[in-house]
Amino acid sequence: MGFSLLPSSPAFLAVFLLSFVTWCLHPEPILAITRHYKFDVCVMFFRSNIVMLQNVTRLCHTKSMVTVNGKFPGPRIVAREGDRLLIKVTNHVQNNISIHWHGIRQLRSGWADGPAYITQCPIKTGQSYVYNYTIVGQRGTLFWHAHISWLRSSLYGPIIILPKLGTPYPFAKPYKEVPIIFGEWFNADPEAIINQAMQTGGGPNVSDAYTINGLPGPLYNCSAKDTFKLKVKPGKTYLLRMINAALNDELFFGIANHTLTVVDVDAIYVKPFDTDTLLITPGQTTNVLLKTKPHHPNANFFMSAIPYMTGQGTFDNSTVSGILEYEYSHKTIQSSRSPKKLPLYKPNLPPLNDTSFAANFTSKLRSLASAEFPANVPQKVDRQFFFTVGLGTNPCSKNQTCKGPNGTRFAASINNLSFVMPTTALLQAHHFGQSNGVYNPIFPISPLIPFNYTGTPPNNTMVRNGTKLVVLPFNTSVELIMQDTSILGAESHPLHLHGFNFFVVGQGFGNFDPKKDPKNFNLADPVERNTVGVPSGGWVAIRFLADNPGVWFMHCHLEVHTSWGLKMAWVVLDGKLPNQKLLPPPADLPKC
Ligand SMILES: *[C@@H]1O[C@H](CO)[C@@H](O)[C@H](O)[C@H]1NC(C)=O
Ligand SMILES: *[C@@H]1O[C@H](CO)[C@@H](O)[C@H](O)[C@H]1NC(C)=O
Ligand SMILES: *[C@@H]1O[C@H](CO)[C@@H](O)[C@H](O)[C@H]1NC(C)=O
Ligand SMILES: *[C@@H]1O[C@H](CO)[C@@H](O)[C@H](O)[C@H]1NC(C)=O
Ligand SMILES: *[C@@H]1O[C@H](CO)[C@@H](O)[C@H](O)[C@H]1NC(C)=O
Ligand SMILES: *[C@@H]1O[C@H](CO)[C@@H](O)[C@H](O)[C@H]1NC(C)=O
Ligand SMILES: *[C@@H]1O[C@H](CO)[C@@H](O)[C@H](O)[C@H]1NC(C)=O
Ligand SMILES: *[C@@H]1O[C@H](CO)[C@@H](O)[C@H](O)[C@H]1NC(C)=O
Ligand SMILES: *[C@@H]1O[C@H](CO)[C@@H](O)[C@H](O)[C@H]1NC(C)=O
Ligand SMILES: *[C@@H]1O[C@H](CO)[C@@H](O)[C@H](O)[C@H]1NC(C)=O
Ligand SMILES: *[C@@H]1O[C@H](CO)[C@@H](O)[C@H](O)[C@H]1NC(C)=O
Ligand SMILES: *[C@@H]1O[C@H](CO)[C@@H](O)[C@H](O)[C@H]1NC(C)=O
Ligand SMILES: [Cu+2]
Repeated sequence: MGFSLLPSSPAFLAVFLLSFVTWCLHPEPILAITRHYKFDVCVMFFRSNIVMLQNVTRLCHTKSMVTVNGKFPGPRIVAREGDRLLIKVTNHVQNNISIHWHGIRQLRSGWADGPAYITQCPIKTGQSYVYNYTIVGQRGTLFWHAHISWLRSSLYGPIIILPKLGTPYPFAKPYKEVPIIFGEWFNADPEAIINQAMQTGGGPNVSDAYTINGLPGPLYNCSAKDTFKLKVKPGKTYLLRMINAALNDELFFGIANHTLTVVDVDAIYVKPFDTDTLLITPGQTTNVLLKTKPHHPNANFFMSAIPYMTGQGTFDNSTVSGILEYEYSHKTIQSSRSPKKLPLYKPNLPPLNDTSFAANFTSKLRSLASAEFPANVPQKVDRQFFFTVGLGTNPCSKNQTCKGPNGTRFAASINNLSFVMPTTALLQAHHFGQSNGVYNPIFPISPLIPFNYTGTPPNNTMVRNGTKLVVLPFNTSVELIMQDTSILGAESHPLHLHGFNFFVVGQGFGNFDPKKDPKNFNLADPVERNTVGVPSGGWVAIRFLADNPGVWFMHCHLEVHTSWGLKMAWVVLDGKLPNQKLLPPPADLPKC
C-alpha cells in the first residue's frame, strides 16, 4: 500500500476521527464533600498519533519525510501537572519508530520513556504502542521526539504542561502563550546522511537551515514565504515556550530591541532574570516572558537564532529569523506606512564561539527554591562518579578508506568507553533478569587512565567499546562530575539524563579539582533540569537522587555524538516498598 495515499484514504480518516481528547471535569461536588484534592488522577488525555510520510517543501526543496499525523513540526500535547497521558503511536512508515517524552520523569513507568533498545524495542511497521504515563511535579514546557537514529529531525513537537487547575504561575499571568520550537532542515534525507557518515567514519553533512516552528525565514534562499510571524499587541506580556529540537546545534536567540525574562527551564521554575540573549542547547526548554512596548513602535523586529559552536568540525553557521510584528488597535491612528515598509531591526547576538557568554548565562540560572517550589538538593552523597566526555577515534577496517581524523573513524565516549547499542531493550533484560550477554553492570566510575583532560591530548585517541551500565540501589544519592576532554578539540556537550531532574551544583573551566572546587558548590538554589551543557574545556557537577527504578539513558543531545557512542545508562533497582518498584511491562510493549 502506498502510504502517500493515506491522507485521502478512508482508513486514515477513520483513525483520524477516532483521535480524541477527553478532559474530565473536576469533581467539584465531591471535592466539597470530602475536602480532598484529587486533581492528580482526574484528567485523562488520549491521543492517537500516526507516524506517516508527508511531502514538505522548504528552500525550494520538496522531500517526503516521516511525520506525526502529517504535521511538521508535530502536534502539540497540552496537559496539566498531575494528568495521565495515554498516547497511541501507530507506525505507518518503513522505518522502525520510538517516541521519547523528553524530560518527563516517568516515575515507575520507564516502559513509556521511549529510547529504542534502552526502554523498549522499536515499534515496527504496522504496529502500535500506547505510551501511558503521569506528569508528576513538573510544569512548564517539554517536548516529544523520535528516539531512534536521526528520525527526530522531523518527528518532534511541544509538550505544554500547565499548572494544576486553580494554581497560578509564580509570575503575572501572561496575555498569551506561544510555543517557539527550533529545528534543523536538511535538503537531503537525514537518515541517508548519518548512515553514510557511519559507513565512511567521517563527519556527517550539516543542515541547510535552522527553523522556528518549522520555518527557516527570510535570510535563506527561496524561503521568505516560510517565515514565522509573531503578531503582538502593545503593552502586553507574552509567555514564549522555547524548545531546542535541533539535531546538532546549541543556539543563541534574541529579539531585536526587546528584553526577555527567563522564568522556567526544563519544566522547573527559576528565579526570574532579564537577558537580551538566550542560550538553549538541544534537549533544553526555556520559558521566557516577553513584555511588548507600551505603544506601537512603528517598526518590526527580527527574532533570530544562530548556533553556539565550539567544535572544530564544519557546522551550519546560518541564521534563522522570525518576525515580531505589532498589530494596530482600532483606537490607534493607522500609520500611513504598511507593515512591510516599517524598519526592521536585527538583534545583536554574540559571536558564534562565545564561551564566556555561555558561562555567564548559565551561571544566572537558579532554582526558585521557595516554600511552594523547594529545591530538594541532595545534601549528602552516597556515590560519586567522574565521567570524561568527548571525542575519539576507532580504527578503520583494513580494506577501507575512512574519512575520520587521519584516516580513522570518528567516535565519542564516556570514560573512554564508546557505548554499543544492544539488539534487545535493556529495561526488559534487567526486569526479567536476562542481562547476561546483553549488558555488563560495571561501568567505570572514573577514567581508567587519568590524563590532563583539558591539556595537550594524548597521542592515542582510540576508544574502547562496550555496553556497560552503572547499577544503583534505590534512593542512592549521586554526585556526578562531567569533564570535557580536548581530544580532537574541546567542545560543549549538552548531556541529557532520562528519568530524573538533576541539580547543577557547580561548573568551571579546566580540569575539575576535587580539593578546591566542591567548596564552591551551590547546594542552596542550584538550577534543576534534565539537560546541561558540559562547558567547552571545562566541567560540570550535578547531583540527583536515584528514586526512580528502571533503566535510564544518559547521552549527549548532539545527535552526531550519540551516534558516535557518547552515551551510557543507569540501572536503578527497585526499593523495598510496593510503591518503589517498577510497574510490570504493558501487554503491547513492542518486541525485538
Ligand atoms: C510526494 O511527492 C511525490 C513526487 O512528487 C508524489 O509521488 C507523492 O505522491 C507525494 N506524496 C504525498 C504523501 O503527497
Ligand atoms: C496505564 O497505567 C496505569 C498504571 O500502571 C494502569 O493502571 C492503567 O491501566 C494503564 N492504562 C492503560 C490504558 O493501559
Ligand atoms: C532599536 O534598537 C536600535 C539600536 O539598537 C535603535 O537604533 C532603534 O532606535 C531601536 N528601535 C526601536 C523601535 O526601539
Ligand atoms: C559560514 O561558513 C562559510 C563556510 O565556512 C563561510 O564562507 C561564511 O562566511 C560563514 N558565514 C558566517 C556568517 O559566519
Ligand atoms: C572566536 O572566533 C574568532 C573569529 O572567528 C576568533 O578570533 C576567536 O579567537 C575565537 N574565540 C575563541 C574563544 O575561540
Ligand atoms: C560575563 O560577566 C562578567 C561579570 O559579570 C562581565 O564582566 C563580562 O563582561 C561578561 N562577559 C560576557 C561575554 O557577557
Ligand atoms: C572489507 O572486508 C570484509 C571482510 O572481507 C567485508 O565483509 C567488507 O564488506 C569489506 N568492506 C569493504 C568496504 O570493502
Ligand atoms: C594526525 O597525524 C598528524 C601527523 O602524523 C599528527 O600531527 C596529528 O596529531 C594526528 N591527529 C590525530 C587526530 O591523530
Ligand atoms: C594541563 O594542561 C594545561 C593546559 O596546557 C596546563 O595549563 C596545566 O598546567 C596542565 N596540568 C597539569 C596538572 O599538568
Ligand atoms: C606523542 O607523539 C610525539 C610525536 O610523535 C612524541 O614526541 C611524544 O613523545 C608522544 N607523547 C607521548 C605521551 O607518547
Ligand atoms: C569498536 O567498534 C567499532 C565499530 O563497531 C570497530 O570498528 C572497532 O574496531 C571497535 N574497537 C574495539 C577496540 O574493539
Ligand atoms: C527494526 O527493529 C527490529 C527489532 O529490533 C530489527 O530486527 C529490524 O532489523 C529493524 N529494522 C530496520 C529496518 O532497522
Ligand atoms: Cu556531545
